[in-house]
Amino acid sequence: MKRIVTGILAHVDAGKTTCIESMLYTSKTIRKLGRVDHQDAYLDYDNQERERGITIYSKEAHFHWKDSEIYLIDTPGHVDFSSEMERSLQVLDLAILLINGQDGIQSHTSTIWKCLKHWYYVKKKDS
Ligand SMILES: Nc1nc2c(ncn2[C@@H]2O[C@H](COP(=O)(O)OP(=O)(O)O)[C@@H](O)[C@H]2O)c(=O)[nH]1
Ligand SMILES: [Mg+2]
Repeated sequence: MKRIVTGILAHVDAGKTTCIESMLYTSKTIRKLGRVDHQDAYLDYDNQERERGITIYSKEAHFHWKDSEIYLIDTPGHVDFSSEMERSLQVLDLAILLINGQDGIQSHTSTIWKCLKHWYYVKKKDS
């Protein structure tokens, strides 16, 4: 079985936590489809996160899909918690840079893209 560690990155409120909630629900890992704005999203379980409606800490969930075991890392999109997002890049096999169709590419999207390029070259050099 393949194991893939996947990070989801984007600016704040792009829909990362919601997207992961859908993946967990679709893969039957969770029975109820929670919502960030209803304060019952699976990964935004911290009290501060539920109060503020944003992800503060990177968190991991995993599910099986076909012949793969997918480890998903949800990351904070708020610039104040960028260090938490950058820390998670070290362990990724794959990154999804989510772009919200309504907001388009934001300056933080470009910052994340630069961080991803940096980690790609670091990993390539080390392997
Ligand atoms: N209308 C609409 N709202 C969404 C969608 N995805 C997320 N939201 C809402 O946008 C807000 C931010 O979503 P969230 O998943 O917390 O974004 P994150 O900061 O990238 O994790 C929440 O109130 C969600 O309910 C979507 O596809 N459509
Ligand atoms: Mg979030």
